[in-house]
Amino acid sequence: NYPWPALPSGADPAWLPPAPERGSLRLKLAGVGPLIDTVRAELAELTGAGAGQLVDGTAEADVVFTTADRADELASGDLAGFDVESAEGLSQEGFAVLRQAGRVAVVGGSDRGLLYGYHHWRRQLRNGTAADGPEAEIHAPATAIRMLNHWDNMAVHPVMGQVERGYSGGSLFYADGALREDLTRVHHYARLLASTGINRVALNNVNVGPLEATLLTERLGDVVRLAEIFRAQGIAVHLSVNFSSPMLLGGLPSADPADPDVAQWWSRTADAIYAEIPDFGGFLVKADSEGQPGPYRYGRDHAEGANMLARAVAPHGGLVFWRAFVYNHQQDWRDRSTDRARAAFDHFVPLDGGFDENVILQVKYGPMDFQVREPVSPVIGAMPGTRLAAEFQVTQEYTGQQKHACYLAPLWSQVLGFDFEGEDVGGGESRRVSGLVDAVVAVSNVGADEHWCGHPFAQANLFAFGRLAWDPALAPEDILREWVQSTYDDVELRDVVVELLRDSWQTYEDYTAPLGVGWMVRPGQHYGPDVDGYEYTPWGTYHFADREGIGVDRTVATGTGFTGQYPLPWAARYEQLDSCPDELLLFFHHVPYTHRLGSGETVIQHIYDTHFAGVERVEEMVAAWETVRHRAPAPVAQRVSERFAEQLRSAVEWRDQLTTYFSRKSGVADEHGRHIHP
Ligand code: GCW
Repeated sequence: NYPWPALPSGADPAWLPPAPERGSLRLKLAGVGPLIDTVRAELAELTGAGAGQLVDGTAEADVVFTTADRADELASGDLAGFDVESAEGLSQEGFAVLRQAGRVAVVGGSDRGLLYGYHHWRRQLRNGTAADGPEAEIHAPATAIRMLNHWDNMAVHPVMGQVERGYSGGSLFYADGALREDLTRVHHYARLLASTGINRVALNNVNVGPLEATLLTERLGDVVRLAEIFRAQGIAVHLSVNFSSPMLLGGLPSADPADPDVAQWWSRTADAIYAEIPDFGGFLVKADSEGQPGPYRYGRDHAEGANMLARAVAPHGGLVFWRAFVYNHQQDWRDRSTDRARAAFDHFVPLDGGFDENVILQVKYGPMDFQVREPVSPVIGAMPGTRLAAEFQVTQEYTGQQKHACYLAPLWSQVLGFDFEGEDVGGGESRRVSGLVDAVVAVSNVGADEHWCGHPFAQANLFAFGRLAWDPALAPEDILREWVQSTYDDVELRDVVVELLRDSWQTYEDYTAPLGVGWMVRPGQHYGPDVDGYEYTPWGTYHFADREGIGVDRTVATGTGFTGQYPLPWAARYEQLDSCPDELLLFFHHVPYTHRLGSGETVIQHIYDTHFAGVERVEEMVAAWETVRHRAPAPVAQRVSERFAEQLRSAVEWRDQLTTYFSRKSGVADEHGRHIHP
């Protein structure tokens, strides 16, 4: 009697296993609203699994769930004795956890806030801290829009597969060119997302093929079904749309945003969607990017393109997420003046102030493309008159493709905490990335795989993304702890998994591309090393290694001028060799191999040291895992062991290829005399 079908027994429930605790808690729910039914179903599931019983009426309860608008009414009854005043002024999505003599009250700012409060309490129940925390905890999301983008195609794309950059099997939503019949796992997925605070999802790839384009029209029924499932978890759905849809679907001769017929087609199409899905989130658009159509085709700029779509959804309260990932993907490698890193800024900053209120410009966190290390995109600090989203990749396109364990929360946390005024200058919250954006968005890593994410440990990234989007100040290690506590029962297993994953991003960086230079991956698939794979291609992703040195000169003085896109103090810090942070040195500068880093090491020795250390660290990870693998559920244990074997093989390949490449190029020997293949 839940509003969602249960997962088949034995299926991997990720971080929502059925029973957080056996016990005799008396739970009471008071409130009204569509999401209250969801909370009721959650409680029914808990009690059904033996966590206690649901009580009502005048029965005394150990835990009361309610919404702020009822607090007064309940003040002398169920909430008697609680510090109800501290729950006043909660935001809609916020909640309070109140405690009083061993009893708990979870009060939501609205039914949505209560759903988030329920999941917060459930995590505490699981780790044993529900009953004895502070008298009043108040929570509210730092960012209003917390969104996942699916790069799912309906049919299998000949090159990209079904999910572009997907490493978890086929799509959770679609199979064989149609919506799946059985959407049981989508129900559970929506619960998983809601439990971390995600409130929006885009249902199809930003590269929109002709079949997927029809989700807007002929196949809208599929979207309606998915919207219903996500709605029950407080999540609004979006569609990625093809800018040429009026031509593809509407038979118009053009998609020119200045053409009134085009604008009208979009308005009519939006009206039809909202008639079926009143809480539809809006559109997501990749335009004039990597071959996708866009306003440039008609000599219009991106504000004209975005605003035309925004006006179609505005009457319904919809949003347009417009991606800033626009660059020349057909550049000539001989041309050293074109710098892909500059592109988003050059295209979009001049348009600041020109976007409608319901347009959100979605900017990748770095100026290039989801590399293991990049500086923060300067666009985020340069568009005060535009609503912005920071875009991340939970899917591990460039970070080991879910074959490698790589916990990415430390990277995201660094980006969200980046202060455009410089920590020591003290710009404070308002100049931090998290304070400058209206939305935090990421590409999902989920698919049809029985462990959801390919690597069972990649579930930690999905969980952590939602938690950080909710509260960018959370410590990545604390989130990791929350995740293991929610996911695994065995205490020793939890400790070792935290130990393994905590610094795994650093480890991945150590054995892959050094010092912020990026890439060095196999072209196309982006997995495994190929140092020169992209060096003479049109993609604008070069390292410029020669026998003297390596790196991209992006200075104003002698390079592409990219450092000039930052405000002070960053423009000056990145510009000067001695103040440029080591980890980004080769992103900003071309230096000799013998250049000494701030760490005192030479660049070449740093490359050798980190590559040997990275592989050693993976060996330690594998050894530590072997000591606890028997404590994990058998299918998880087997999958993790397989993935670790591949991670180790691949890390060795990275180490060998990079150390050999740079020893051949530089002719400089390893100071420690370790074996490097000639
Ligand atoms: O990282 C690149 C990927 C493309 C992707 C593109 C984008 C969806 O390699 O597969 O296309 O970014 O973000 O649009």
